Formats: sequence, C-alpha cells, structure tokens
Amino acid sequence: MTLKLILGNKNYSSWSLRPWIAMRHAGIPFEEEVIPLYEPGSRERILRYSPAGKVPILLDGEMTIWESLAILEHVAEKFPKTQLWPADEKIRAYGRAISAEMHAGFGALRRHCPMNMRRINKRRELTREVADDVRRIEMIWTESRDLFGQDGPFLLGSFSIADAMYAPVVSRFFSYAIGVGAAAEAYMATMMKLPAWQEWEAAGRVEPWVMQNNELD
Ligand SMILES: N[C@@H](CCC(=O)N[C@@H](CS)C(=O)NCC(=O)O)C(=O)O
Repeated sequence: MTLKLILGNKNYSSWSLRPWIAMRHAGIPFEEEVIPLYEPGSRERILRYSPAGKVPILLDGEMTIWESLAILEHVAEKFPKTQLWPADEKIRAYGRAISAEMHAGFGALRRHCPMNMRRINKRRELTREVADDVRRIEMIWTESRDLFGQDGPFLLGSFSIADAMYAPVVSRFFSYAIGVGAAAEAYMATMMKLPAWQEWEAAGRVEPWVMQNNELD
C-alpha cells in the first residue's frame, strides 16, 4: 500500500518538513502532493483530506493521520527497522521528551523567525522571548550531543524523530544567522548536509509561490 504525504510549500512549511525528511532519510517509499499554502483554494484542497485543515497529512490506505508528530510516530511503528526511535528505552524517552517540547513550544521563535529556506544567513534582531527560546533549544542540542554523541552525529546518536522535529529550527537558525556554540553549529552542519535536506531545499528554491508573511527583514 502506497503512503502519500500531503505537504505545504517546501520553502515555508516547517511542519511539513518534519515527516518528509524522516521518511526520505529512512528510505521509506511514499508519494507526495504539495499544496501551496494561503493561495485561493488552498484551504479547500487541504480540507478534502483532513477536517483539521492543516498540513502535513499522511494517507496510509484507509487511514488519515494528521499532526506531524503523530505521523512520525505512525511511520516509526510501521517501519521498525528504520529505528526512527532508538531501541534503548532511556534514550527513546529522552527523545520523546525533547520532541514533545518542540511540538508544543518555542512559539516566540516560530512567530518571529518563520521558516523561509530561501533566506540565506541574514540576521534579524531577536526579542528577549525569542532569545530565551534559542537558548533553551541550544541547551537541548548541546545536552543531547553530550549524552549521545558517542553513538553518532545526531541528537540521539543515530538519526531519529527528534532530528526531524528540530529540522525546521536548524533552518531558522541558519536563515536568520542566529549564533550558537560549536556543538550546536556542528549539529546544524550535519543536518544541512543530509541528501534529504538538500533535496527538500532545492525543491523549495524553485517553487514559484511567495508567502509575504514569511518574508521578513
Ligand atoms: N501542529 C500541526 C501544525 C500544522 C500547521 O500549522 N500547518 C500549517 C503549515 S506549516 C498549515 O497547514 N497552514 C495552513 C492553514 O492554516 O490554512 C502539526 O504538527 O502538523
């Protein structure tokens, strides 16, 4: 049964990047449909798939799964060999905690620095609330790398759902030239070098749509 991911614009849709990068990196086959957001008819197109009215959405046979973290959990369970969650219970619990923290939080950063992959390393003044979000995320990345760095270059050692959840933040830190320490910087470089990252970014670069609200000075 073919999986199908319904996504927003690759340049701007931070939530869509999460399941896409995990599935592509893990080699899970899927079809995709990009719905350009906030264009005439976009909302109706999304609502045809899910009454929640948001992307991403995963179609798996008769199942419709919405919410990026729920989609990631579903594919991790469906494809256990991909080890999108690590086998070790303690590492998995830590990964779930930092992923849930990301899913539920960091609103100040998300609002002030919306994802815009075409924006390359251009500084934006941060408010105190945004700087607090940045410091907490950097603390999470540094601690993860300290705890699990011996097992690989990702947050939990090997690539996991936690990396997918933080991928849009990597993009934001890079786009808005947000300074971080050496460990966080090395982690960002690891993520941005991934073939899946490169593929997504290249596709976003050639999209014709412009979302003015995400184009900030
Ligand atoms: N919590 C949701 C958030 C999804 C979300 O806000 N998606 C945005 C795009 S990144 C969207 O669909 N916006 C279109 C709209 O609100 O009409 C998730 O994790 O999937």
